[in-house]
Amino acid sequence: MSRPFDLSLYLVTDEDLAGPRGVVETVRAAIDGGVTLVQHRFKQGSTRDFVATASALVDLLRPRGIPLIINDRVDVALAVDADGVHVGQSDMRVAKVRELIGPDRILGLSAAQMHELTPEELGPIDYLGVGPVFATSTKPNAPDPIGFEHLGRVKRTVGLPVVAIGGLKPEHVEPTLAAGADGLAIVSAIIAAEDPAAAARDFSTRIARYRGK
Ligand code: TZP
Repeated sequence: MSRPFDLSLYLVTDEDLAGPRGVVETVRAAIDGGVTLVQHRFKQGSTRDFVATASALVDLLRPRGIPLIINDRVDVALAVDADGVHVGQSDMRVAKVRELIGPDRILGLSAAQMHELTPEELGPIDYLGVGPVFATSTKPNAPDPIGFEHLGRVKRTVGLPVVAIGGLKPEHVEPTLAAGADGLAIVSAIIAAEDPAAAARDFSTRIARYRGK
C-alpha cells in the first residue's frame, strides 16, 4: 500500500518554462494556489543539479504534506527520500522500480493508449498518467492527442486512479473530470504563467466547484 496521494492538481516542473524565477520558487508560488502533488521532471543538466533541486523541493513540500514524485530517476528519488517515482513505458520497468522503491512510495506510469498496457505494467503501479489529451509543445515527441472520449475509456478500463495530461487549461477542468479523470497534470499553464499562484488557484477553484465543494 503506497502512502496517500491526491491527483487533483498535479504540477509537473519544467526548468525552461520556469525561466529565471527557477523551479523551486515557481513551485513555491504554485502551491499557494492549491497544487496537490508535484512531479519534478528534469530534462537537462547534471545529476548533481537534479538532486539539489529535488532536495530543495522535498524541504519545501514535505512540511506542507504535498508529495514529491521524481520523473524517471529512481536513484534521485531514493537519494532525496522523495515520495515516489513516475516512469514512461520506455523507462525502467515498473516491476523493477517497485522492487527498488519499496511498497510505500508512490509509483506512476505514463501511457497514451490502453492497449499499450499489460497486466505486468498495471500490477505494480498506483496511478496512470494518460495523454496527451491535447497537442502540446511542452513535450515535442509526445504521441498523438487522445481527446476526452479516449481518456474516459482508459479510466473505465484500468480501474486505477488516472491523471490526465497534455495541453490542459483551466477551461478543461470540467470536461476532464467529467470524462472520469481523478485530476489534471499541468506543466505550461502554471509553470510558465506570470502568476503561478493565480494560475494554480484558477484550476483548483474550478476543481472544487466541479466537485460541489
Ligand atoms: N507528457 C505528456 S504531455 C506532457 C507530458 C510531460 C506535457 C504537458 O505539458 P503542458 O504544458 O501541460 O501541455
